[in-house]
Amino acid sequence: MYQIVEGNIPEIFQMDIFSGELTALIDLDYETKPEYVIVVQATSAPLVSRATVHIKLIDQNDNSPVLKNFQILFNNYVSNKSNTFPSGVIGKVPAYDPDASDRLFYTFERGNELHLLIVNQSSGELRLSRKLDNNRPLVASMLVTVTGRV
Ligand SMILES: [Ca+2]
Ligand SMILES: [Ca+2]
Repeated sequence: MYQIVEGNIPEIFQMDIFSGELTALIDLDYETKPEYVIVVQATSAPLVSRATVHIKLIDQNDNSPVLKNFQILFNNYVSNKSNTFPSGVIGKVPAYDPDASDRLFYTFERGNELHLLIVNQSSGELRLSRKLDNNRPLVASMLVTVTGRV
Protein backbone atom coordinates (compact mmCIF):
# COMPACT_ATOMS: atom_id res chain seq x y z
CA MET A 1 0.00 0.00 0.00
CA TYR A 2 1.42 3.35 -1.07
CA GLN A 3 0.60 6.85 0.08
CA ILE A 4 1.98 10.37 0.19
CA VAL A 5 2.45 11.34 3.81
CA GLU A 6 4.17 14.75 3.59
CA GLY A 7 4.66 17.72 1.27
CA ASN A 8 1.45 17.40 -0.70
CA ILE A 9 -0.48 20.37 0.68
CA PRO A 10 -2.13 21.78 -1.34
CA GLU A 11 -2.86 18.54 -3.16
CA ILE A 12 -0.68 18.57 -6.29
CA PHE A 13 0.11 14.85 -6.63
CA GLN A 14 -1.87 11.71 -6.30
CA MET A 15 -0.37 8.29 -5.63
CA ASP A 16 -2.17 5.11 -6.57
CA ILE A 17 -2.56 3.21 -3.35
CA PHE A 18 -1.92 -0.20 -4.99
CA SER A 19 0.52 0.49 -7.83
CA GLY A 20 2.40 3.44 -6.32
CA GLU A 21 2.01 5.35 -9.59
CA LEU A 22 2.45 9.09 -9.09
CA THR A 23 0.21 11.49 -11.01
CA ALA A 24 0.18 15.30 -11.12
CA LEU A 25 -3.30 16.72 -10.63
CA ILE A 26 -2.45 20.11 -12.14
CA ASP A 27 -0.31 21.31 -15.07
CA LEU A 28 3.13 21.72 -13.56
CA ASP A 29 5.08 24.80 -14.65
CA TYR A 30 8.80 25.29 -14.19
CA GLU A 31 8.41 29.07 -13.81
CA THR A 32 5.84 28.63 -11.02
CA LYS A 33 7.79 26.00 -9.06
CA PRO A 34 10.80 24.07 -10.38
CA GLU A 35 10.93 21.39 -7.70
CA TYR A 36 8.61 19.57 -5.31
CA VAL A 37 9.59 17.42 -2.35
CA ILE A 38 7.21 14.81 -0.99
CA VAL A 39 7.53 11.90 1.41
CA VAL A 40 5.96 8.64 0.35
CA GLN A 41 5.26 5.60 2.42
CA ALA A 42 4.99 1.96 1.47
CA THR A 43 3.19 -0.33 3.88
CA SER A 44 3.21 -4.10 4.02
CA ALA A 45 1.69 -4.60 7.44
CA PRO A 46 3.20 -4.64 9.91
CA LEU A 47 6.24 -3.23 8.04
CA VAL A 48 6.46 0.40 6.93
CA SER A 49 9.07 2.25 4.92
CA ARG A 50 9.32 5.94 3.97
CA ALA A 51 11.31 7.77 1.33
CA THR A 52 11.76 11.41 0.33
CA VAL A 53 11.07 12.05 -3.34
CA HIS A 54 12.44 15.10 -5.19
CA ILE A 55 10.38 15.92 -8.27
CA LYS A 56 12.43 18.20 -10.53
CA LEU A 57 10.79 19.79 -13.53
CA ILE A 58 12.49 20.38 -16.87
CA ASP A 59 11.81 23.79 -18.35
CA GLN A 60 9.66 23.92 -21.47
CA ASN A 61 9.68 26.84 -23.90
CA ASP A 62 6.08 27.76 -23.09
CA ASN A 63 6.40 31.56 -23.00
CA SER A 64 6.98 33.93 -25.91
CA PRO A 65 9.70 36.54 -25.72
CA VAL A 66 8.52 40.08 -25.04
CA LEU A 67 9.90 43.05 -26.97
CA LYS A 68 8.39 46.53 -27.11
CA ASN A 69 9.25 49.43 -29.39
CA PHE A 70 12.37 51.22 -28.20
CA GLN A 71 14.74 54.03 -29.14
CA ILE A 72 18.49 54.30 -28.98
CA LEU A 73 20.09 57.73 -28.80
CA PHE A 74 23.78 58.39 -29.23
CA ASN A 75 25.99 61.38 -29.90
CA ASN A 76 28.56 61.99 -32.55
CA TYR A 77 31.11 64.60 -31.54
CA VAL A 78 32.22 66.00 -34.85
CA SER A 79 35.71 67.39 -34.72
CA ASN A 80 37.55 68.93 -37.65
CA LYS A 81 39.51 65.71 -38.05
CA SER A 82 36.95 62.93 -38.18
CA ASN A 83 33.72 61.50 -36.93
CA THR A 84 33.84 60.21 -33.40
CA PHE A 85 30.93 57.88 -33.09
CA PRO A 86 30.97 55.80 -29.91
CA SER A 87 32.98 52.64 -30.43
CA GLY A 88 31.67 50.43 -27.59
CA VAL A 89 28.27 49.04 -26.75
CA ILE A 90 25.62 51.74 -27.18
CA GLY A 91 22.65 49.79 -25.90
CA LYS A 92 20.90 46.47 -25.71
CA VAL A 93 17.69 45.23 -27.30
CA PRO A 94 15.31 45.28 -24.29
CA ALA A 95 13.78 41.85 -24.82
CA TYR A 96 12.63 39.58 -22.03
CA ASP A 97 11.55 35.95 -21.88
CA PRO A 98 9.85 34.41 -18.84
CA ASP A 99 11.32 30.95 -19.55
CA ALA A 100 14.20 30.42 -17.14
CA SER A 101 16.38 28.47 -19.57
CA ASP A 102 15.43 30.19 -22.80
CA ARG A 103 18.14 31.71 -25.00
CA LEU A 104 17.13 34.64 -27.11
CA PHE A 105 18.33 35.23 -30.63
CA TYR A 106 18.39 38.73 -32.12
CA THR A 107 18.31 39.68 -35.79
CA PHE A 108 17.54 42.75 -37.86
CA GLU A 109 14.59 42.24 -40.12
CA ARG A 110 14.40 45.61 -41.89
CA GLY A 111 15.95 49.05 -42.02
CA ASN A 112 19.55 48.02 -41.41
CA GLU A 113 20.49 46.80 -44.87
CA LEU A 114 23.84 48.63 -44.72
CA HIS A 115 24.67 46.95 -41.39
CA LEU A 116 25.55 50.27 -39.78
CA LEU A 117 24.13 48.98 -36.52
CA ILE A 118 25.58 45.67 -35.34
CA VAL A 119 23.67 43.42 -32.99
CA ASN A 120 25.24 40.64 -30.97
CA GLN A 121 22.89 37.81 -31.94
CA SER A 122 22.97 36.12 -28.55
CA SER A 123 23.25 39.03 -26.10
CA GLY A 124 21.26 41.71 -27.97
CA GLU A 125 24.04 44.26 -27.41
CA LEU A 126 24.27 46.96 -30.06
CA ARG A 127 27.34 48.64 -31.55
CA LEU A 128 27.95 51.00 -34.41
CA SER A 129 29.72 49.94 -37.54
CA ARG A 130 33.02 51.66 -38.31
CA LYS A 131 31.49 52.41 -41.71
CA LEU A 132 28.96 54.82 -40.19
CA ASP A 133 29.62 58.38 -41.30
CA ASN A 134 27.90 61.76 -41.13
CA ASN A 135 26.20 61.41 -44.49
CA ARG A 136 23.33 59.46 -42.96
CA PRO A 137 19.88 60.53 -41.81
CA LEU A 138 19.74 61.55 -38.15
CA VAL A 139 16.91 59.13 -37.47
CA ALA A 140 16.51 55.61 -38.78
CA SER A 141 13.71 53.13 -38.18
CA MET A 142 14.60 49.48 -37.96
CA LEU A 143 12.75 46.28 -37.23
CA VAL A 144 14.49 43.83 -34.94
CA THR A 145 13.23 40.30 -34.28
CA VAL A 146 13.81 38.29 -31.15
CA THR A 147 13.35 34.51 -31.15
CA GLY A 148 13.28 32.17 -28.18
CA ARG A 149 14.94 28.77 -28.36
CA VAL A 150 15.51 26.58 -25.32
CA1 LIG B 1 10.42 31.37 -24.37
CA1 LIG C 1 8.93 27.50 -19.21
